[in-house]
Amino acid sequence: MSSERLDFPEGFLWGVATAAHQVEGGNFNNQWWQWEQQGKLHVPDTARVCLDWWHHAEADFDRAKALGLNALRLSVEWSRIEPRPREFDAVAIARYRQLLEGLKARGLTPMVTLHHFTNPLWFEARGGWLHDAAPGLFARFVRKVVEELGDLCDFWCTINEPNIYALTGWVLGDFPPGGQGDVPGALRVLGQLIRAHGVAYTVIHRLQPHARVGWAQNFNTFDPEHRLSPLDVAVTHVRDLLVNDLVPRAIVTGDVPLPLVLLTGDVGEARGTFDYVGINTYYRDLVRFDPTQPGELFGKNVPAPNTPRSDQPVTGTGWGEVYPQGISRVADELKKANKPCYVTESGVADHADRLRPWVLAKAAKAMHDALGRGAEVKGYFHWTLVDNFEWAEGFSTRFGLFALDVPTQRRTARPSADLYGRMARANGVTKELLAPFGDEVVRAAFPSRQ
Ligand code: IFM
Repeated sequence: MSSERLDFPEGFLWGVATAAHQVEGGNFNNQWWQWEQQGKLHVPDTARVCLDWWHHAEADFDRAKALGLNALRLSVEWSRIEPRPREFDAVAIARYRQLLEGLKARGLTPMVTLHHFTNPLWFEARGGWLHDAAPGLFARFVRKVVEELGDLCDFWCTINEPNIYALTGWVLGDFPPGGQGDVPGALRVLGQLIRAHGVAYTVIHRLQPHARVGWAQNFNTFDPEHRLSPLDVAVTHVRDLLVNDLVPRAIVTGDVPLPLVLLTGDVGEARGTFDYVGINTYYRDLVRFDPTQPGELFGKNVPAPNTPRSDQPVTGTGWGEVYPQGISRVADELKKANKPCYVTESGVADHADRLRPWVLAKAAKAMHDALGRGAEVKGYFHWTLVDNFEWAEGFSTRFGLFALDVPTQRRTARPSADLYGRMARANGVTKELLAPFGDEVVRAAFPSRQ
C-alpha cells in the first residue's frame, strides 16, 4: 500500500559522500595540513593517516557495495594532482583513475567534487582565493582533471559549500585562514568562488558536453525565535540571505544584490552555470535579535527547545537542531530554478547511533514529500560511510554509518548502516524496515498512520 511505503523513482541514487582530506591520509601539501601542524584544531588530532583511502579505499567501496548503494561522492585533492604550479602528478592521477574504476566495477556511480575546502600550499602562497588569478588557476586544474578522468566520470560537483568555506575561514575563525568577524572578506571570497564555479562549469562542458555539473550548497534552516518579532524576523532574513541565498541566486541569475555586489564583485558570467543543485543540509537555528552582537549581524542563534541535538563540537557555540526536514523546504524552494537537485550531504554526528536512524527516515520522508510536490530530487548521498576527519573537530565527532577505531583502522557497522542499505536496496522505505528502530523512527517517515 502506498501509504505504508515511500517509493522513490527508478534510478534514484542512494550513495554516501566523502572528501579527500577527510579520508585519504597523506595529504601534506595543503593548507589544512599546515593548520593542523600549527595546532589550530579544537582537539589534538591530525588527518595524517585518516582512513588511509590513498592505499585502501577499495575496502570501503566494498562496504558501500555490500550495503547495496549505487553511488559514491568523493573529491580529488588539488594539492596531489598539481603539487606545484603547472606540474601535474601522473602517479596521483593514476590512483584517482584506479579509484573511479573501482567504483564503476562495483556499480557505484561516482560524483567527483573538485574543491572540498583544501588548497595547495603554492596556491595559498599566492594569496589563495582572494588573488585575482584564483578562478583561472582553479579552471586550469579542472581542465586537467576532466581531460584525465573524464572517461570515468561525467558527474561533477565544482565546489563544496562555498558559503561554509567563507563563513568558517573569515567570520568564525574555525577554518584556515582563521579570519574572525571579517564579513567583507567572506563576501570577497564568495565572489571568487562563484566565479571559479562558473569558469569550471564552462571548462567541463567544453570537454564533456553531456556532463552533469553543479555545486554543493550548505543550506542551514533559520527561523525567527519569535515569529511576531519584526527584529527577529529581520535578522533571520539577513542570515538567510547571506548564508543560504546569495550563492544560489548568483549562480541562477548572475546577480548579487546591492550593496553586497560591491564586495563580491560582478558574477554575471556564472549565470545559469549549473545542471543540478547539490543540497547539503544538517541543522536549523532559531534567530534572536541581539544588539550586543554587531559582529554576528545583530543576531544570536538559539537552538529550538526540546529538539534533537547531535553530539557537539568541543568548543564554540555548538551545532543547531538536527533538521533533515530542511531537505523538503530547500527542494521546494529550488523548484523555481527548474533543474534537478541531489542531496549531496545529510547526516549527523552521533557516535552512539541514537539519532541516525531517525535522520535517515526523516530525510527519506522529506525527499518523498518534495517529490510529491513536483521537486526533481534525484539522489541522496549520506554523510558519511565511515567516521572521518571532521576538520576543526578532528576525530572527536563521528558521522559514519561505520565506526572507525583510528589506531587499528578497524571499521564496525553501526545499526543504521544496515538500515540505510535496506532503504537503498528497496529504493524506498517501509514501516517494517523502520520498526526495529522504534516508534519515533517509524513516525519520522509515516507520521499520520501511527
Ligand atoms: O564533514 C563536513 C563536510 O566536509 C562538509 N559538510 C558538512 C560535513 C559535516 O560537518
